[in-house]
Amino acid sequence: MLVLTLAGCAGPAASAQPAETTQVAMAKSYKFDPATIQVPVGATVTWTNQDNFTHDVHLLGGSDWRSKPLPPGESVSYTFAQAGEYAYECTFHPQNMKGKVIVAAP
Ligand SMILES: [Cu+2]
Repeated sequence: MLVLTLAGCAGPAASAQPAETTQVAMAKSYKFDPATIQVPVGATVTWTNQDNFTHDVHLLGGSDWRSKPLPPGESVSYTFAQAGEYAYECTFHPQNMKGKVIVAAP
């Protein structure tokens, strides 16, 4: 599915603006979409694998949480209880698949 949340097709620079959503797709091919999101403290973020390959979510630093490998069609959720910036990547494709969750204080 295409998501038309931004005006026009701004290209890669569009990822600089965090999207206010709790839903992240592992989109075709090998990417998190949107790559950078912003959520309030306590929000549960869900990643859904819409790609044809197995991916996961590995939070870097701090918690070091890592999801199980997600085959195509599966999803996983994580609740962010503390404010901060959480960079993450896919364990299998860290060169291509990076993302960030910005958890905003109330
Ligand atoms: Cu991957």
